[in-house]
Amino acid sequence: MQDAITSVINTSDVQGKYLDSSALEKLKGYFATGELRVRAATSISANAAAIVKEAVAKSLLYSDITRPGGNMYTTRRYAACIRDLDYYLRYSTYAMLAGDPSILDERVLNGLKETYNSLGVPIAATVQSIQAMKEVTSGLVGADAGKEMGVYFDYICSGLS
Ligand SMILES: CCC1=C(C)/C(=C/C2=NC(=C\c3[nH]c(/C=C4\NC(=O)[C@H](C)[C@H]4CC)c(C)c3CCC(=O)O)/C(CCC(=O)O)=C2C)NC1=O
Repeated sequence: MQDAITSVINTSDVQGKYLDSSALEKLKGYFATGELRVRAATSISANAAAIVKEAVAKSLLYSDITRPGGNMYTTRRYAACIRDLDYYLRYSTYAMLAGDPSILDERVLNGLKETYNSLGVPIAATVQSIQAMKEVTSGLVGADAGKEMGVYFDYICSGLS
């Protein structure tokens, strides 16, 4: 896993140079938003279950997906879906804190699309529910932190598509 700091330092190290002005600007931006990131992570973790629940209500409940024959039908599959959404929320929060998406590649997206396809988990509906989670999260943490979280929710969606 990388974060905004190691990513900038690694790039400079490969070139055998001190940080140039664009690298320093990146770091400044990251440090300037540090408190925003920590505050957002605190409020997301205190409200994680409610965020997932509201996102499900907005995007999946009472659709064909929760009826007999749908992929969320039966409590076992319903619970697996809720659990997956909680993974996406938690790992997006880690990535937002780190200011870097690499943890999503390593721990979440690796093999996920293949797993979903082999189990018949619908990807379009999953993407919709992640987008709903993005809206709900933004409503909770505010536009600036919401935009930052949105980067990582979108990253998961493109990794699945
Ligand atoms: C931390 C990284 C990580 C991820 C991301 C992860 C995902 C993941 N989701 C799975 C299943 C599943 N995922 C879903 C999800 C859904 N079905 C829908 O219709 C909805 C659209 C959607 C929820 C948004 C469902 C229903 C299953 C169970 C499918 C089945 O067994 O038939 C499985 C198969 C094994 C299992 O059932 O536990 C994995 C590996 N596991 C991990 O360790």
